[in-house]
Amino acid sequence: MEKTILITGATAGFGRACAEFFADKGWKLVLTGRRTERLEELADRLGRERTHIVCFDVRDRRAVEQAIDGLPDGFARIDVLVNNAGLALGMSKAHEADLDDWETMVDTNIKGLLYMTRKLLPSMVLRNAGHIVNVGSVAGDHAYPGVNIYGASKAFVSLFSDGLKADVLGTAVRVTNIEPGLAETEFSKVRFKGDESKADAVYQGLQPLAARDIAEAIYWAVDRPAHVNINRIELMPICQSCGPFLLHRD
Ligand code: NDP
Ligand code: 8X3
Repeated sequence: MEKTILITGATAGFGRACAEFFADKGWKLVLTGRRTERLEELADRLGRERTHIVCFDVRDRRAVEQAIDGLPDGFARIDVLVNNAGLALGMSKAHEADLDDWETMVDTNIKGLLYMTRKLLPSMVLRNAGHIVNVGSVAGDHAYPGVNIYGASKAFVSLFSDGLKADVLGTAVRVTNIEPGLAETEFSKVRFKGDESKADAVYQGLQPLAARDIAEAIYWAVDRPAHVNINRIELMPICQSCGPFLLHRD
């Protein structure tokens, strides 16, 4: 039987690459995001018969519930949920950061992921099948200046993934946290609020991960035999490393 993957944040970056990768492997797709035109373009390109698109904001709990309740026959049984929609906003130090930015990150990276998971997990447990793939980050394990709430939101994703795994123990449901490092997508453009030159500078003079690298990691985790649960995958470009402890001297 054909399998179906639901990907949040499929309009760009990792989510879009994941949609393309799984489509190539013959999967059916439920693709979500806020930008309708991009979802329409993807559905045209990947094949309308295999793709269902739903436009909603993951921060809107009601919209999440309606979107899942409204999945048409043929797309309603979700085998894999990729909780990918997310963002960083700014790199200001905690004492200078914009509280609205913090709320947006919490609402998207944490609450949006919770709404999606809580809506889809019960049917997976009932069917004794399914896979939740969360997109965390190296920033959830390794702090750097200005990462504050973004890193904390991804630390939440990491521990929540472990907690989910513990809760579904005894069922065939699998849980994976993918923790990428620096990857070139629209991430920095969003982080720097549309400032293209700041965003481009992040990737200058080095080779970051590509969105496809993350899609491949996700596919690998999903494609393991049913008895194998990949708990986490942390991947970085070769040019990145965890920094030393910071020291301040007078
Ligand atoms: P992009 O900005 O390229 O893509 C982000 C996606 O998330 C878009 O499709 C966007 O769709 C969607 N999204 C954002 N906010 C919402 C929302 N409120 N409701 C619905 N969809 C939303 O970034 P990436 O592909 O890089 O990021 C994907 C995930 O990977 C994020 O969780 C990010 O934190 C994480 N990550 C990124 C890394 C990187 O270096 N790029 C490294 C580690 C983790 P739309 O705007 O159409 O709604
Ligand atoms: C973002 C990864 O390395 O840019 O999630 O902080 S990094």
